[in-house]
Amino acid sequence: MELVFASSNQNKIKEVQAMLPPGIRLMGLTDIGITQEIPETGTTIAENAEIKARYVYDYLKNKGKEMAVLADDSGLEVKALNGAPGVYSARYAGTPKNDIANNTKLLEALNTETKREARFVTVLYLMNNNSSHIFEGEVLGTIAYEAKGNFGFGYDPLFIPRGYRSTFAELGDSIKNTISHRATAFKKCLMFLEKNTL
Ligand code: ITT
Repeated sequence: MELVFASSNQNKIKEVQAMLPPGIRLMGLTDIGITQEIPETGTTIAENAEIKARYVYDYLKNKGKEMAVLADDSGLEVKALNGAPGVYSARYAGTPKNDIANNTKLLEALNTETKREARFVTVLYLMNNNSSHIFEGEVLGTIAYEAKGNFGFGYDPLFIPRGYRSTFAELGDSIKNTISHRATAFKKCLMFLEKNTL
């Protein structure tokens, strides 16, 4: 089946492609002619996942194409910061979004903090012409005292998943894609797609 993935984040797309079985062909936003940023105006991660999926679904529908669309909205919630950056993870240090600036700001915000528990969350919103479905995943961990590692993207150099001593950016794709927030959400989504035709 063909699935449109409503993301312009190339790293995210790469991660998702690595998790999909061969029977699913993922089309990115550029494949369907969307080059503009989709406004993420929701106040929760779940709302933003739905906004992105609907935007792309309506765009295709206006062009006379009815296709299944999947959107992924993710965020990092830090306990000592009352859940920040959360829904504002992408633009935590301002616009345009910048991973290094976000990581620097997070380290500064936790400068004197020893309680560094955090969680990554992914909400997937899958929709077609007659139904929509939500799949969620999370991974618990802590925020490192300095950025480490070169794999992954975003906050990966700062996030140490529970049970490990290294950041996602040090652990690499094979471990991240087994235990991450996105991996858990995708396992649920793929189980659904195996049992249901869209
Ligand atoms: P799209 O909306 O186009 O998919 P985005 O990068 O804006 O791309 P999100 O809104 O889901 O995606 O991401 C919010 C922020 O969280 C952003 O700064 C990402 O870099 C970061 N992020 C998302 N998933 C991540 C992951 O698996 N590891 C590290 N950081 C991640």
